[in-house]
Amino acid sequence: MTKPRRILTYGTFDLFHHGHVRLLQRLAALGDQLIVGCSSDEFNALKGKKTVVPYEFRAEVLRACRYVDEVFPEHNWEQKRDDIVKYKADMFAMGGDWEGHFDDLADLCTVKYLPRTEAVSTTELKKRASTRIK
Ligand code: C2G
Repeated sequence: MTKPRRILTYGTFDLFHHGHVRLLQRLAALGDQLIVGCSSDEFNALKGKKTVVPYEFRAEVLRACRYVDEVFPEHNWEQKRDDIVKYKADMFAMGGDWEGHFDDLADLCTVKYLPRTEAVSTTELKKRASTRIK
């Protein structure tokens, strides 16, 4: 019996959209369990991101996603190495906009970047929503 392949990823997942879904779907297909570090509101402020949806509801939506097995808060840039050990991750994976950013983790587990889904982003959704709601 081979041990379950545990995949670890991180993100804000604000205004959850099909680009997020397709990433999580592809990640889930790479292993048996998908664990997601969801950026806290405080960490997003550090990232310079103003989220629409608070952490607790972004985490709730992720937990309701059929592809996700576990969700925990991402508080800072530095916790990934500890998380890989803590969650026994076999693979760390992100969308392609992060290509190369986390290669330093390759001594702990496989590191993979998957192509982003084109033509959708939280920023774009915010813009479209603001022009539609007068
Ligand atoms: N993503 C995607 N396609 C899109 C939009 C996002 O594949 N059209 C992917 C991103 O590449 C990322 C994940 O979905 O892997 C989550 O995206 P964000 O919520 O924007 O996360 P981000 O702010 O990039 O946070 O420590 C890492 C950071 O927490 C990543």
